[in-house]
Amino acid sequence: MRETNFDGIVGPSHNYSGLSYGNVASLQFAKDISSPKQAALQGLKKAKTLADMGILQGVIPPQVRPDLLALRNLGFSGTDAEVLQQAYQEDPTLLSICSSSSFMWTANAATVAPSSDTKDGKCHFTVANLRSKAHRAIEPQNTYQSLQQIFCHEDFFRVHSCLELGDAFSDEGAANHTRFESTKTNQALHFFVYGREAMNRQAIQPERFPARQTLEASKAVARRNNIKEELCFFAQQNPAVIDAGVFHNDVISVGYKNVLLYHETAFLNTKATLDELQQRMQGDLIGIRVSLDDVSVEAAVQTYLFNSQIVEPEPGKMVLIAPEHCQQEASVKAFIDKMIADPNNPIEEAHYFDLLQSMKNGGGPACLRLRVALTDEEIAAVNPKCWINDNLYNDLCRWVNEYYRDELNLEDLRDPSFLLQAKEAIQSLHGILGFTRTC
Ligand code: SUG
Repeated sequence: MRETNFDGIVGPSHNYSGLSYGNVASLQFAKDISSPKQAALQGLKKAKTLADMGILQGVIPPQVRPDLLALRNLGFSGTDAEVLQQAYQEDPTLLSICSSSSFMWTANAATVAPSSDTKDGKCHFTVANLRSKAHRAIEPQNTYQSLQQIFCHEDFFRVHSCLELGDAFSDEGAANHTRFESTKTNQALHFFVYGREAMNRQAIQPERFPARQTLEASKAVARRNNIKEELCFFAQQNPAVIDAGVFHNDVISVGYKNVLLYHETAFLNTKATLDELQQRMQGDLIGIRVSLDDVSVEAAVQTYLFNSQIVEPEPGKMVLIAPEHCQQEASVKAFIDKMIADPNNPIEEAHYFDLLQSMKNGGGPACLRLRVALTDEEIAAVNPKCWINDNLYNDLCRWVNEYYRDELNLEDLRDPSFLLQAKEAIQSLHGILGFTRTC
């Protein structure tokens, strides 16, 4: 098994619309002018740097926005130009909702179960329904199609559509799921972190901001992905940190193999959760605890320390892929330096990335990637045109420079020529990635 990353390519409509209540950055930077070109190039640079470090790195293409189907579903009619104009005039927020580039955060695209952990020995994907936010609820169908184009070999992969049945099954994908792996036995543990129990009125919930992942959804995803029951563990996120702006678990903890970097406030009962994790990992878990004295929850949310990626370019040597914001905040930088100097954990280096365009919407390095652990045979069965190498990287940068705007205002989104350009861009990218209608 080798862990690969599939990064979402930022879309031409990348903008700041303040659509994610409970996501502090999304509200803080609402209505700022965005740069789709910079955003896409920043994301690609991260992906290419990881590929150069020896990490297998794929990409998932953007979706066409504005989403005319969604606007028509909201009752706007006529030609595409008329639909855009009506939406802009009647309720510009609806145009924003249907124009978000939020599919770029592929940690929310799906939850993945590698073939070693499933009952049928196939690698399963369940697309996330993202139903707690309107602008994200329009993503699943396209995500399903993209995953089918990338993981198209039926002998190895099963892509499932998203959960239905409403709010009780609200699912945000891999952002609330971590697959640990024991270094001694190679056995996996699927750690699902949920924000609320939809069907238990007595259960504790956040009071201020919505909990976007339900226990019921996490359990359904585990079943749908056919994961062996004994490999699953469900724990509740701390409602108080959701109320402090931690809208996904990957904003307050990150795991890789037998390592978990976590804030002491991350879970409803952090000590009991860690004890059980340790026991299920047969004593092999290396927990790196960040205390409130080290880093406040506010600093964690501002810098996205826990939205770093942990990668392993050489066996046993782990590297933290962190946002530049972490370098700029003294307490966070001091903690990272202390962690790197500590020989009791395998994280030996930190690399910092400028992801400002994504960060201003509350998306850090880990939000931008979907992790897929694959065997060599499965790697060979993935659509080969999706893997980043020098050629694909150069093609993608050229493509971004050709189609993306340096600056985007919300007003630009009502321009029918913007939509035409976006459609042309995505079509051209599908050509580069070898996407076909039928796989
Ligand atoms: O769903 N932001 C995204 C950020 C997702 C981050 N993903 C992970 N933590 N894995 C969200 O809140 C903001 C869009 C706007 O306001 O225009 C947004 O959707």
